[in-house]
Amino acid sequence: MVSSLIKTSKSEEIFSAAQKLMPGGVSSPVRAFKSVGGQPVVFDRVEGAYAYDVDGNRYIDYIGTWGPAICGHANPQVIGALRDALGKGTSFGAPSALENVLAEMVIDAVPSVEMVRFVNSGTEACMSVLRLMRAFTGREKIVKFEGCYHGHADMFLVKAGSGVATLGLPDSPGVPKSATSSTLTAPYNDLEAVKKLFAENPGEIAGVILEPVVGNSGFIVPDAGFLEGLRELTKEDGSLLVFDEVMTGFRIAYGGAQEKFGVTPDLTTMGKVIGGGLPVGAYGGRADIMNMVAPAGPMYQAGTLSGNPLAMTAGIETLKILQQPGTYEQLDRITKKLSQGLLNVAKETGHVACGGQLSAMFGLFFTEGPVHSFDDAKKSDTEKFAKFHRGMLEQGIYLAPSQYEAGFTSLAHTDADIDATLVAAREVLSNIK
Ligand code: KE4
Repeated sequence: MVSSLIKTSKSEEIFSAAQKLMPGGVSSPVRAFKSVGGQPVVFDRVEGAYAYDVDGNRYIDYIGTWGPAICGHANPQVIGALRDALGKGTSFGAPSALENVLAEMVIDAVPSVEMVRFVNSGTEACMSVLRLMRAFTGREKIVKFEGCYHGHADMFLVKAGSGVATLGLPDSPGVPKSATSSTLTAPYNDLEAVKKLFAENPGEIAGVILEPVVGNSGFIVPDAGFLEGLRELTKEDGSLLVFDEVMTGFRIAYGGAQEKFGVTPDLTTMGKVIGGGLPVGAYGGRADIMNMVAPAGPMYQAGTLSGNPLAMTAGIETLKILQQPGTYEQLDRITKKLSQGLLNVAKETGHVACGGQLSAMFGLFFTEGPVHSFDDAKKSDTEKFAKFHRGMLEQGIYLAPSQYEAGFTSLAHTDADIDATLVAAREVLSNIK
């Protein structure tokens, strides 16, 4: 039995069949609920702030398909535009005006982006940008941060976050030493550690890549001066600064974390929101660097479905909605109410917790905190998190199934949803010792 409070027999039936067909029964590891225990519920449909499982249970959804559903699931404007686009076919494999439209919107929005290349996922964006960093500088080494996740390409699976952290796979089998020997790591928010890496590898580091606000070790914000310090360090060394904004892009602000913090990297990766729920990733930045990408330049990267007309359509409509005045004030207000409320409830029910939010992204750790790095995050009581997650699920609240993930709100979440979530949290936390 998966849970006592809600009927989940259909989910159990479908998920047990899935496990015979697909590794772990899922198309992506974190969905298997491994680190929180119990079985996942199987979705039937999503709409607005809600997800509905195959047993008819409704959940207030704080994952939002891991970020893309910032305008609410199945947004009528996005769905309507997709319906129109469908009549023109599902894929061209040729230039389309839609790519120009979304490219212009991204270039206009994101301070670092003068040119952009569309791909099909955040992983593809990050692996491509790594190749570009190396092609442009002629250097091989890169710096990433412990607990940051940049997709599952070999060279990034070194002390990565998200599902890798959740599953305790800091260095996944199958990743050859040769693929990671040039990947240097430092603790997040530790500028001295990065300075040391630069001193030990003078003129050899192609660049530094990071999540400007971390969502894959749980939610961690940059300390004051951290991003600015990395900007200075990379400039001095002639290496590149890359913000992985796959998660933060168009979520922390319309121009991403780089707009919010006023630090402009050389290159940026994007995904999730810019596809509005359809498969889109992108990398972009200074034109002099991007013009190295084939066929303009020698650095090869390609993709059958890149710039897909349906995906472009969903992305365009999503950004049109986000451009509306007051969008980010609303997202910040509703998420602040949720985050502050959760912290208050945790305190009032006798639990040690910390966390916070920035715009439509939030996190909650069951530890004293503050959490500045992945090592700090790992001090959290993951057992308690698992009980909290399961309890909230039974109360109809769908949270990320790992302490090492962030939470996401949308324009569809209402005050009533937040109030209901806080009532549920109080009920659950009152019953956890
Ligand atoms: P995708 O390949 O999953 O589209 O993007 C990889 C990626 C790159 N960079 C950042 C900062 C990311 O957060 C991600 C993917 N995020 C995870 C959630 N932590 C996706 C969920 C999953 O792996 O199923």
